[in-house]
Amino acid sequence: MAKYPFRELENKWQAYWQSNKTFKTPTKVDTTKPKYYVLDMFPYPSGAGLHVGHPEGYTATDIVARYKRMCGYNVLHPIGWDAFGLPAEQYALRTGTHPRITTEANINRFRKQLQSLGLSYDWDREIDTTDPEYYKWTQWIFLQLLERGLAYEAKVPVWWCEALGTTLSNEEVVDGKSDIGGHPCERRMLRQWVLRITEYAERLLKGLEHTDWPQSTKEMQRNWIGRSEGAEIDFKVQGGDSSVIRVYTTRPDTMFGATYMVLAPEHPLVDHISTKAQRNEVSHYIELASRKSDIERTELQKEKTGVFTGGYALNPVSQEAIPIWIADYVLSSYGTGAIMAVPGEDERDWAFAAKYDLPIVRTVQPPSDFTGLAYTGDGPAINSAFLNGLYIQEAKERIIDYLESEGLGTRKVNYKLRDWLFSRQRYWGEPIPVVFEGDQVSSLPENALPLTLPELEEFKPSGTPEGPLALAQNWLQTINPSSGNIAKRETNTMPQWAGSCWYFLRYIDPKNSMQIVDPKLEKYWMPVDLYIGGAEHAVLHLLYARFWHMVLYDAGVVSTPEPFSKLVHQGMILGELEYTAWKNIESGQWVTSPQVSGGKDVHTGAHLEAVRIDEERVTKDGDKFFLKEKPQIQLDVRAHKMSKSRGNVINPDEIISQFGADAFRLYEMFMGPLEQVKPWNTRGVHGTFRFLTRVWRLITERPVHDIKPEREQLRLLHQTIDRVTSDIEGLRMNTAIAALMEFVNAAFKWKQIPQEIAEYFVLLLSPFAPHISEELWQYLGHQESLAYESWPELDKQYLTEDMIDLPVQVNGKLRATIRIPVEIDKQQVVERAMLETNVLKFVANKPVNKEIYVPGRILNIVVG
Ligand code: ANZ
Repeated sequence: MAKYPFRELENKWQAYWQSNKTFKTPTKVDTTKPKYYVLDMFPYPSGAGLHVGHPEGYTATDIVARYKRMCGYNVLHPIGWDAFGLPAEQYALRTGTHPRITTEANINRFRKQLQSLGLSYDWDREIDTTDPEYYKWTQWIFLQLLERGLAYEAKVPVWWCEALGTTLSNEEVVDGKSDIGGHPCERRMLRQWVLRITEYAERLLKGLEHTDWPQSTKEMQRNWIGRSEGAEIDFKVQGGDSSVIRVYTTRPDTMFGATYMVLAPEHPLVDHISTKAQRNEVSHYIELASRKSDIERTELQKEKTGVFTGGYALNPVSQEAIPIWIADYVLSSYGTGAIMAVPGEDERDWAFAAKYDLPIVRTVQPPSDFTGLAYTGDGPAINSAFLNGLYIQEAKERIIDYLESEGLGTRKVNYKLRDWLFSRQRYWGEPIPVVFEGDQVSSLPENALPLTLPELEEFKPSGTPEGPLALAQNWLQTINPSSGNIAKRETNTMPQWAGSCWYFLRYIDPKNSMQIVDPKLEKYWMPVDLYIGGAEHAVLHLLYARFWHMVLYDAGVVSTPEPFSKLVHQGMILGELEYTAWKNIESGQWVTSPQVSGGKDVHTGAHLEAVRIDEERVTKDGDKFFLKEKPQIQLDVRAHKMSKSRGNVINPDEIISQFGADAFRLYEMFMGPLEQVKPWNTRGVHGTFRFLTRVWRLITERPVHDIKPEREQLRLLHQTIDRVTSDIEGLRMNTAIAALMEFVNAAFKWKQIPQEIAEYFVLLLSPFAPHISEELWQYLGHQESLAYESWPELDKQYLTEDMIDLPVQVNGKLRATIRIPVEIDKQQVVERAMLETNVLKFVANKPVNKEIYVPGRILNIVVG
């Protein structure tokens, strides 16, 4: 039995789990038992199949799921497919294959791959966001949003590409040209659906306080929501009429230094304010600005541009007439779309003022050693009348009180968060369940759901901004079920985010055709106890899902305002380390750690060539790497993201077929802390494979007897139980595996293994390497799967060390007996003995000549 037959046993146990539905969580669970809902971010079933990043998070959650089952919890551990999205549609465009067919094939492949990892999902709860029985409820949620006034129509600029005949997303447009083909694009105003997420801004911010999430993710959400406190202030436009420009500022304390104003080019007053002389220049500038994205416009480093409108406004506190400009660094979508510019304290305003020769007045005194331009720090106010001498916070309070009492402005909280643009001009998405009679929109009644996608023969763009659904004439023309009149369907579909906003609810009750989820089951299972997935979703998915969940909470559909109690991001797995040495091209000599620029040594000017070095030729010293054959040559070491073009992509299927799923799982967990970014190293898989082979031999090659374990054996076992248990609880899978390895190393020295110890060890190993563990469990005489065996219980008495009573003599006479642990050194024994009153009494203050310690037997202190 020496060889570890991973292939046979992994196939055997995967088939066993599947046919016995070992991991099925019954719909009717015993709700008196505690529950644990452990969730993975479900994958987008791409054509490329699983990559090594997926199993990282999936193995971690699987370990937790298996562990919690053994601890007596009802565990919900489901998986599904986030399957709407652009790639399937683009593939359809190229090949004519219907997205449904592509998606189905990809799902089948992903399912097989996940099953080959031995993940303990309840496959009876699998969901697919493109299944009409699923998206019926996505559409139902849209109706709830509509009913609550949280979905509305608005004209929104989108990128339109005439040559491609389609709208494009921001990511698909680079410098005003389509990413594919480089055709010119323009912004067009299009009627679209928008979700009023801004109404939840404050609650989305507050709710973060009650979640156990990574600090960095909370911070990113906070920044995205971008709450700021300030004031709105009205500036009168000079001239005949009474128009005012309202600005939003976070620094009303600086307003004595507002020497000019800037409107966003799209601001409604621009036309009105611009003088005849400036009009041409202004409209030209507006045209230019319309081709840039907001991100381009607000980049801090970008050179500021703008145009004078010819108009002036009155600074309400300094009473100066100040010029009104337009500039694209002011966005129409933020605040009021207009600012008072304060170059003394704002860097962008300073750059702009310097460029266009506008006056700069400091209103905060910078420290004497300040050498910069705009001063954004704190200090006493200057040039600011009644504010002079006040520091920022106080000055702000004072000026806002003043503005409010004079009717010039009001306190105001603003959010960066924008309402969520919810329309896409695509085919492969959820149809939006509304119909139009002319401009009049009505929602479909619940019993008309799901509104399914029409079958399209062709996936060509429609050539109009309405999207491909405009081509499905039979589908498009319909009857409004509420009025019986002829109506038209919506041609926009929902964005890819929609299906993933609520999927965790459907897993709870996936076959319910009457309700989105049974409230009793929802109340039992929610919130999700542990959610693991990539940090790339730190903002959008996790914010949108929280938003929908809060809406459903307000609608009484769910029982908790927050969906995910604890969130963890697995770190990215990079490609293998790449080692590079540098060679002088002319001399052929190695050059050690040169500074290279443009293929040349910066210091000597010599032409250098980078040489990739195989791992076999590398030696390590501390944290530095050297060429084995020439150890004075230090190597550059770097790990890169896995990518096809770099050719460093590791295929999980190949690793599994060579080493087995258990070795692969163990390796992914042993690489390092779950949340850390780490390079792949196939040699590491050899290591975990060797470990499993040793486990196999430990139990199958030596006699396992039903004998009473020795105390030392029990101590090792319980130390291991202690470490593995607390490590799983803390998601420190790597150190848990280290503890299991240490156990095996120690146990290898035993001549025989007590049955009890072998069994406990196999149970401890099972969440990590479930296949081999099941096989060994059977080998140890059990008939059933170990999946629901009780997790080994820690007996603390074995952790405490053995104590003995030690006689202590002074000059050969017994003076005390002390209780000490066996494994204590001489120094500690003496210190301990010297605490005894009776010992001290006889030592008195005499010098100690000698301490004679016979370990475990006696201590004799000789004094002179
Ligand atoms: C005067 C001022 C003086 C400002 C100063 C800042 C510093 P946050 O914190 O991001 O909310 N602002 C307001 N609306 C804008 C818009 N539509 N486009 C571009 N910039 C806009 O930033 C608010 C600050 O950003 C506002 O406060 C305003 O400049 C600018 F020493 O007003 B401030």
